[in-house]
Amino acid sequence: YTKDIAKKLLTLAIVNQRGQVLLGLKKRGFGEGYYNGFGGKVEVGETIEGAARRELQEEAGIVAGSILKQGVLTFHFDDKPQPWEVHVFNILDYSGEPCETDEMSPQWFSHGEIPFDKMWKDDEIWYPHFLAGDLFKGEFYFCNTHHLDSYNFGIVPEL
Ligand code: 6OG
Repeated sequence: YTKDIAKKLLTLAIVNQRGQVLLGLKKRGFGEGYYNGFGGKVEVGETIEGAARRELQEEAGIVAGSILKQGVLTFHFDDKPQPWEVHVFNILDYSGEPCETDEMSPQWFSHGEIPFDKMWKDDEIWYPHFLAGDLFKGEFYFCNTHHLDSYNFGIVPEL
């Protein structure tokens, strides 16, 4: 047999407008009970940016306009065989109105009031750079799913 050691590709879209970010309280699945951007797995035959747009529409009910990739985060879990490579997008404009979906309940937060105590532990490390407009890369090592053991993180000139 062959063991699939490829990375799993995912997206994360954060609308960032007028000093506020749009986050969703995740209602089910991985990360349930946490606030996060909108995103999910990249499907076969889809571009990463295409997946980011699709997931934003499915989970928040809005259609992205111009978007900018700002980060690539790789998550290693001691209890999962493959690392997860999450591509982080800044949604610069969108159309429609955010609405609650089966997966997410959307809510706006000003930059100073982002609820890091109800988010994945990596977020407080990279959000300041995301909000500053930096491009960044990181590797995060989790154990028991939710405990952040160690990480490497830095801003980069290009992704
Ligand atoms: P679905 O299972 O809903 O995709 N995600 C993470 N986001 C942050 N901020 N930190 C993490 O640390 C994460 N692990 C996964 C990627 C899962 C969604 O959750 C994001 C996807 O947007 C471990 O299809």
